[in-house]
Amino acid sequence: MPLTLYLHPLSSYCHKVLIALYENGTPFAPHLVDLSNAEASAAFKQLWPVGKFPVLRDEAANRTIAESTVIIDYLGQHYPGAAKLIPDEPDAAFAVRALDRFFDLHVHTHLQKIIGDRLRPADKRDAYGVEQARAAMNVALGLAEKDMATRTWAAGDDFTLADCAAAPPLFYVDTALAPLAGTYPNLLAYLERMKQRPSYARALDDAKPFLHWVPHEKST
Ligand SMILES: N[C@@H](CCC(=O)N[C@@H](CS)C(=O)NCC(=O)O)C(=O)O
Repeated sequence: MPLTLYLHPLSSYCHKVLIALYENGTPFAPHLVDLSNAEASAAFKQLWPVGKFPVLRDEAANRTIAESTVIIDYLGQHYPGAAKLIPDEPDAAFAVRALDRFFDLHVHTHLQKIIGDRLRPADKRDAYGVEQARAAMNVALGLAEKDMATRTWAAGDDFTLADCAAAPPLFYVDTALAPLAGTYPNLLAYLERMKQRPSYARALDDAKPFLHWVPHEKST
């Protein structure tokens, strides 16, 4: 099997790539990276010194590909399947890529800041940064909530890269930050549709044994 995905089953950016792989039934070997293990972490950083997963290793092409969006793009070009996650039509592709950036930069990044802060030692926390992240994330969630009022999937009628990007941060917002119910009913309905989608259901199933590690509000 030429493809190995370096991942952690709890990682929302890994979920993004797992959705793409599972949508197409693309064969790959998962390689779990335990960053708390010094040896495993050092070995992973030999492959990708930045030390963030997911990372895809394509032995057949002797290539190492980092960054979730880039990996999904690479899979679409080199290991295409029935599910075309980036449309051929340029305007449709533009809209999908714009949403992918939107969810990564304006939801996912802030979510990481907020949850990451809970993992810091008490005297190293950044309350002001977290407050800013929360405010910025809520603006983005408000925009997404409006869009989702008329859509089945993140970009419209078709399941795309935008869904790979949208669902994982929304899941953690809902389960670890603040329930979407009440404030964001359209996003909640969308997340429920995503949870029914076999590709994402499988990624969440992989994560289940680790979900209790996610720090919740009350544990801060
Ligand atoms: N922009 C990157 C973000 C990847 C990322 O932040 N991964 C997190 C897990 S969700 C990670 O590796 N965290 C470990 C660390 O920062 O030490 C992508 O799209 O793949």
